Amino acid sequence: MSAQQKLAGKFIVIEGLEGAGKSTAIQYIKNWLTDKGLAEENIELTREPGGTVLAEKIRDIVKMDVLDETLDDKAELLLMYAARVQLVEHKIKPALANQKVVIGDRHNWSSLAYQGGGRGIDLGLIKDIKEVALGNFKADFTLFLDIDPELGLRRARGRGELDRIERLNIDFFNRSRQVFQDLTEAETNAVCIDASQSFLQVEEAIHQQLDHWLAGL
Ligand code: Z5A
Repeated sequence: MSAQQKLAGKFIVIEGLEGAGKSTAIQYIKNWLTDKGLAEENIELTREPGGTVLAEKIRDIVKMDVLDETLDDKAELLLMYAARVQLVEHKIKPALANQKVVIGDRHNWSSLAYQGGGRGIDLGLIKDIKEVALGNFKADFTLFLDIDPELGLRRARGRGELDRIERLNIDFFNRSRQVFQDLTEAETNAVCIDASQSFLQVEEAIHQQLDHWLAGL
């Protein structure tokens, strides 16, 4: 079977804290896919929260600062899943059914890490909500870009103002990071990449891991 045939209909997800280099890594994955012979039109990029008209509106709410009302943690969690259902049902599943490869900038693990680890919502409850919202839908391969939150936030800060979530204290991000690490360890189709390395080293590590995954398909 050719690489293109093996990759058709696969959902690859990149996860990690802010400033880990997810947007940068998406380009490395895209380049790897085109090197394997995939045409541009057969590669779909998504981001979470967001990626459809309605999900982008939810993203605006989630990122918004409101002076006289705080967004309840559980409301935040449910908004993440509302956006995710819109994206999965209206964009990701149709693309996969059309044999495209979808690269996701964040997916379900971000809710476990941020709303679970960070906010302290019970992970079992989040897994139940995921089950109701998405059933057994999941990524075929997850690349977790691991970075010390201090370094990630320094990089993110270099790009400009921090948003509502980015301004939370460092303990929040350390707890989120721990959940990402635990999830990666427990999942067969997931790898951890040291995102504190240089651009070139991260790119090489991603290509190596993708080659390894492809060889096993
Ligand atoms: N969130 C949630 O709470 N629950 C959920 O379920 C979901 C999300 C899905 C989305 O924000 C927010 O929603 C996020 C989690 C929450 N909140 N926070 N905080 P977003 O999409 O706007 O932000 P992000 O996903 O964290 O992306 P980001 O900040 O843009 O980070 P990134 O994409 O990982 O990084 P980057 O843009 O590729 O790189 C950042 C900078 O570092 C940039 O200047 C790069 O040139 C530089 N960089 C990248 N790699 C390197 C290396 N290797 N060396 C040096 N510099 C580098």
